[in-house]
Amino acid sequence: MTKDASFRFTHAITRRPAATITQGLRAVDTGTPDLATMQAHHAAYIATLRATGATVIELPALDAYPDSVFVEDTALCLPEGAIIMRPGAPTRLGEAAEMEPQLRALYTTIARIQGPGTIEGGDILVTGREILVGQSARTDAAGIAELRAIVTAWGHSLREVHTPPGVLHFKTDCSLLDANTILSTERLSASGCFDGYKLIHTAPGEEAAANTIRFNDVVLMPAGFPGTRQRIEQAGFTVVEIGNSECAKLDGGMSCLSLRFTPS
Ligand code: CIR
Repeated sequence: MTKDASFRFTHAITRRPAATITQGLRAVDTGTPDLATMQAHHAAYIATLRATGATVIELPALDAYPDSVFVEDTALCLPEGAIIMRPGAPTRLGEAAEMEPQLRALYTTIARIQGPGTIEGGDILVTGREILVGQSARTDAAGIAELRAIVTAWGHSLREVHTPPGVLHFKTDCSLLDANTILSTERLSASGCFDGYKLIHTAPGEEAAANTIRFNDVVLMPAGFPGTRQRIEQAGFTVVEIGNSECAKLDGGMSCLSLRFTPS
């Protein structure tokens, strides 16, 4: 995989928020998400992806799956092929099957995590040199072992790391800014999992800013974290802020809202 393939993409897949988003999973109840506000944020997110020149597919809402706007958890898209995940949240298991035909239409090679292990895309960070996967309440050792067998055959190296206790996904606390630069909370990087990478920490009290995405020439980050924004910009990146108040109520952020890839 070329280094740029970790952040340059021709395509993204998104799914419109469902009216049932009010029943989405959350670790702590901080209020019910407002559908209209979420739709407005989602539209801004898609417009920003499109402005980079990419083709952005908008799938229709799936009311049967309250968390289905968070498409990232359903698949891992690599240059060699796409791998359908097996979400660890029982209410989300069916979302992966809904995504499979969409990816089959674009990719020649599709693999699938068969189970019984579970793994969600939010626990997987693809960098310019390796694939990092965090065990979490959603991603277990068996799911990681299945993924390892597939990606190793495709020439990738996979390293298992740990998601901090009480954090939903590994990528809730980190994101890739370029092939070799990672934005992370201090609580996550303290484990040493990013040793050897260039590291930018979220500003004090702004841990919720860690989940961003680098998509072509921009970094999309949740609005309202000026200290972290300044650190990212000082490192030379172009930042676009997207409202995330409603997704944040459901422990969701920038990465969760899309699958980003270049079909092969
Ligand atoms: C969930 O608990 O599954 C959703 N409410 C949030 C999923 C966020 N996805 C992600 O970080 N990749």
